[in-house]
Amino acid sequence: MKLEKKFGTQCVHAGEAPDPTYGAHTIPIFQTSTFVFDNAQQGAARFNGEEEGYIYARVGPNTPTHAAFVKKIAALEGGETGQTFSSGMAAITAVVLSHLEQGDHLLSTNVVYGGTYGLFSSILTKFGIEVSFVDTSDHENVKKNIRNNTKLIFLETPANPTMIVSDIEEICKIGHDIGALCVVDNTFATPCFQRPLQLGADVVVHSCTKYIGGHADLLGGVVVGTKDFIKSMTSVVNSTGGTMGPLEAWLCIRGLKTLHLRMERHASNGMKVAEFLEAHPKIGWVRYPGLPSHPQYDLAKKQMSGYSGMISFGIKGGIEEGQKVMNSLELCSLAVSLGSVDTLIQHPASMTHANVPADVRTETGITDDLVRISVGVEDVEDIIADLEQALGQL
Ligand code: LCS
Repeated sequence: MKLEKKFGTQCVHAGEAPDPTYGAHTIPIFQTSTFVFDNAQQGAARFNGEEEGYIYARVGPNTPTHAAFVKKIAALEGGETGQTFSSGMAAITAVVLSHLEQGDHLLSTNVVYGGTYGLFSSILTKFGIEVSFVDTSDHENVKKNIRNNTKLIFLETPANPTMIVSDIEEICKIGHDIGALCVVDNTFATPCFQRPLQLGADVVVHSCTKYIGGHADLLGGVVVGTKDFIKSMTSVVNSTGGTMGPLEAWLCIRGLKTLHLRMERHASNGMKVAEFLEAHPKIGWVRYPGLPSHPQYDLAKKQMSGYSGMISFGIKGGIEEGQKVMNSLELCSLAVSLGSVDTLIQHPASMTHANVPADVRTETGITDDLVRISVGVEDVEDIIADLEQALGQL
């Protein structure tokens, strides 16, 4: 009898098997660009899809290292298979280019990572794809903004950087009623705390650069979905070449082995830092899905089983006060990116979301006073002490 394994066990074991050549316990890094065929007929059969196997590292399934990573992340997300990429942006680009064509409409959460905003607003629109950014935190808004050519709904939840949450289950029902593909960027929650495919989504995307890698030492992206969807991406994957490197695939496997442990600590530290900030007299507001003050606290509780280490907050006064605090930190690093073992802090309006027009930022809550912290797995007392001393300089 095959036992159903729990999440942490899957983090450690899914996709793992001793290497068949020498019995290596961990998967080797297949640092090769190409694979030798037994004969010309086999090469032809691999190219025309009659035989499964490796061809060239740019084309799926890339290398055995990539294949092992895909098996692990697909198991954790509860999807059939996946495709790796050189970055989260390459993954999102491949999904939208595979599914959309001129004249189609993409409906996206109005608060998304700045790179995603730029891709949707400035690049896709150049090729005749209609894009609208909608406040998906109210799913009735999604209904109102559906068009008869809506082919793809893209949700980022919790959203970077406002932490606004969208109802994956309700929105996927709306999307499926009109035959749209429902894609969720699960970078902030990870499959440890949110499983979009179980809630009805068709496709999950990740920036592996964040919690999946977990140590701020790689760039990567991954898409998880059905075998049919991943197959439908083949020509874009093969012809655009946003390929993950073998070392990065291996680092992602290693990162995932401790995902459950890291996320538990990110979440407990996140909660304590959020509570500390909320009680601090120099802090105007805090957004953390685990706090009852979050506008979608009940929804977050319904669709997430934890809240990771991402918090946004406003320092009383505004940007100057925020910059003073960020410049005074000693333990926390002033850096973009997120999901690393160490605590990172940044100012979205002037950094990760500087490419979003100022009026759009104001309208969507990416205000100038917003500071975003990615709480790491250090001892939380030290993180709080650092924030306390920096806020004390005001
Ligand atoms: N999706 C989300 C939710 C992200 O936060 C990011 C990057 C991406 C996709 C793109 O992934 P990448 O290509 O960088 O692997 N977010 C970043 C951030 O907030 N700071 O620096 C990058």
